[in-house]
Amino acid sequence: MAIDEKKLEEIFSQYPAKVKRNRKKHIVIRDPEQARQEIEANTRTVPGIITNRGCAYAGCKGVVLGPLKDIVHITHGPIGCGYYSWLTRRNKAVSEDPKKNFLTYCVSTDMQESDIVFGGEKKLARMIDDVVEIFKPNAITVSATCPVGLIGDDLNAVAKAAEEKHGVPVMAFNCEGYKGVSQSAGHHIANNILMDRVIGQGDWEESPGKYPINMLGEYNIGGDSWEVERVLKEIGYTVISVMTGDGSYKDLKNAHVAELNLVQCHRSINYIAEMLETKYGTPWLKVNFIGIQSTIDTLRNMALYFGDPELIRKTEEVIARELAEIEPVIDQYKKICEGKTAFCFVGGSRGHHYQGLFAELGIETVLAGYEFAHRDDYEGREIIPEIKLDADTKNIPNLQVEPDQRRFKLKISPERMEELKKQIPLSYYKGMNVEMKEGHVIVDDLNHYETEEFIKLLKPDIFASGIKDKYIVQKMGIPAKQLHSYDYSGPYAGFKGAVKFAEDVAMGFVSPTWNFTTPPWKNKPIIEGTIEEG
Ligand code: CFM
Ligand code: HCA
Repeated sequence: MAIDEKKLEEIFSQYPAKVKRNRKKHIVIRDPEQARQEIEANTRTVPGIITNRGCAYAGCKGVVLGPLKDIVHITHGPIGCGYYSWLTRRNKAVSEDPKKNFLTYCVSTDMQESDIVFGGEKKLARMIDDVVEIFKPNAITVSATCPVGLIGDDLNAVAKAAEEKHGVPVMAFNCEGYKGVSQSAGHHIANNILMDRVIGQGDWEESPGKYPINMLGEYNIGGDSWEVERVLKEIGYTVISVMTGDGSYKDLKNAHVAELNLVQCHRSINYIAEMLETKYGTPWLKVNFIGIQSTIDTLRNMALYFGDPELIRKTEEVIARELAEIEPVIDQYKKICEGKTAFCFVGGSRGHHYQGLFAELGIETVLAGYEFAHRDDYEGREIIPEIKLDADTKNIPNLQVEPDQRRFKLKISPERMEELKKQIPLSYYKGMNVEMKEGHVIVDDLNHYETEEFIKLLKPDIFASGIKDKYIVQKMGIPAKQLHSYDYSGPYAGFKGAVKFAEDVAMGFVSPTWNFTTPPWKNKPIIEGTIEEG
């Protein structure tokens, strides 16, 4: 069944008038005739609604900083925040030096009532002393949780004093959970400080190898970045740093020598991408390593940017070889998946990235959305300049970067760059909306009530989302696929990742489990009414 305005009205009719007015602006039925379909995003969730969103601390410490392996990440606050962000995000890492991988530790000041009353600064300072003594990390981050901001502990002062005392970089992040409206504000806070304190601090004047790139917004969930790096290295690229999956303070310091910044997750890291362009002149390329065709397009765009005929030849050689390996395997899964439909609702970029991969398996995404993306993630960049002025950007100004301080000069001339920008989408992102087909639904900050209602209406064959709604959906008799943690599978990126994804999705469809549950539309009468006697 297709969705129309009347059906949407039925869903909205359960809401109080004010909530209805609010939610209406967050839901769009795709109409390709309209050049621009506005959607409200990055605004406060209505209190009382069960959202899938997280907080600024989750976005800062959990998402952007968390994967940096040679840094000890301290959570300043009561133990809950540290505990619930302890290895729940599935970013994998290995370290050449096993003594410099601290990801498995949960380090928190474990604030108690007395710390809330009398202040927690001294406790934090003592904790930093202990961390330096025990772990000797390359750097330390301190992330604030809600109560810290409320009682006014001065994180920056404690961090500065500790840095002077120990000679180890100690970075303070005022990412109290309540800042902003979701994880998104936390991404921005983390981006600014990484740019200010880490990126460009290294002493490299140039790249140690050919075609140097940074991979931004790739967090190595289920080993994704390893699979992508395997292919990139084979083609001949030098991966200077990954931000931040399997990343490190050590690598990020020299990220300025890359000549192209790939942006996988635009939402969480567009700020660093822009600041790198301002400060070093390095453009960013929106890439997508999820899906076979997207991976091919990405590799071709990259080769075109560097323009070396040998690189272009090698790119085609690797693509052909990888395709020959995966095509026969993926075809058997396609047969199982063909003709099915999906919902695809994830945080800030996967809701979009997985649609192409689903389509390659013959699965159509009939509803998609983001938990916390901004309007540019839906509507595209550069189309609407004013959308940059969203809630986060207004409150957390981008760091002032001075282009004239450039130590590093790009090998590509400004004239050539202008020419390249006409050929490949450099420093540009087209957004989710353009990829959705007519009549399909785009929902921002989908909540649990709407999840159930849309499922009843559209009866998708698979529901791709996260842990918070997975079990409700499965109890409705529909296979659910977590696109945050991959249900502890993966990698799903690149060529081989696409096969793994196809295998897992096909397995979901053929599982006999679904015979033991009854979807709500099967045990409810289709026509309701009373039969009059006589
Ligand atoms: Fe970017 Fe991410 Fe995502 Fe994100 Fe996240 Fe994540 Fe996600 Mo979970 S950085 S926006 S804040 S792609 S943790 S690796 S899966 S919600 S869609
Ligand atoms: C976060 C992390 C999360 C949560 C996943 C989920 C992740 O937002 O704090 O809700 O299933 O990917 O681990 O997005």
